[in-house]
Amino acid sequence: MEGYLLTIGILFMLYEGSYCELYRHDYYCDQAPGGWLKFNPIPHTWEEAALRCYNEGAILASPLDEEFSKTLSNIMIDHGLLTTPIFTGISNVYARSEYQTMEGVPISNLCISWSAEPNIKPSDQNCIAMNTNGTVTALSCLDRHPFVCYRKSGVQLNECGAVDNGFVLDNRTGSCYKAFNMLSSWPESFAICAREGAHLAVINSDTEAEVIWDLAKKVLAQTPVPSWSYVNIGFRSWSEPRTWMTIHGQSLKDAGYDKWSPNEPNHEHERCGTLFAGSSVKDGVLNDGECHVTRKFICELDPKINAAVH
Ligand SMILES: [Ca+2]
Ligand SMILES: [Ca+2]
Repeated sequence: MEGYLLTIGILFMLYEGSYCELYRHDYYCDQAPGGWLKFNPIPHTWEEAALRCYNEGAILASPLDEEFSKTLSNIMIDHGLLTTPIFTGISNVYARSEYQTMEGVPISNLCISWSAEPNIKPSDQNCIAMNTNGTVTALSCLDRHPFVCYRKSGVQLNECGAVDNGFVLDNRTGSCYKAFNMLSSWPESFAICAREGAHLAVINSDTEAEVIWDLAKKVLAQTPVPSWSYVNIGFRSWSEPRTWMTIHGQSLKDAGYDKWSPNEPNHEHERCGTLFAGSSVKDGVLNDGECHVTRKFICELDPKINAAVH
């Protein structure tokens, strides 16, 4: 009998382990849907929510079956969400006549109950939200609602604890970095790094300045335009006169790197932090830049923080 129970126990652990592998520290593993979930309380439009889940290596969760629906309801109750619906992954955003989950399951294959008569307007873009009691309702995709991101089993994390292999560990600093070739304003760069479970790169030493400078040079060389000869990094200024602070609340000196370019910071309206990396005379040192100007940027991720087991 004991041997039987032991076998069952081992099989259970193996089963559990098959989907509860390492994943982002802000997700938790749930047996019912067999994967990883994260509740996002801040209301987003459907598109923003879908994009956020995508950036986190997940998809917008849908009530795929009764168990999953109960799991989503319980998440809402646990977070005090009793009257506000959450967006699900069900929508017709790709073609007006086709409602399906993010996984591609047609709405007709789902066991869902409508909170009232389905109020779908055939010509409109509709996104399906779920109420706490498990019923669903059609809403404008431009409304803003909380949502749940879902990552199915089979997660393979790289050495950075990231799903995205764009993040690469640098042994000189022990941090992971990803240089983005796209152009974004400083606030958008900050947001993209955050969605990836990372942060805009913070320079904590001369060595790290060299590491980030190298990455910046490479990514800037992919589209060599002179006005893009700097990248957004994780510091900015507040108040008058300007007080420079990293995104982790430290002065540049305390953080470990405060080498400005000789004539920088130079303009009051330039409040966001950048690193020169494309011009021969100013390379590898700091500059203040306008926050709305779009630049390439570098995210940093601490592998010890990201890959936590729950
Ligand atoms: Ca750093
Ligand atoms: Ca400047």
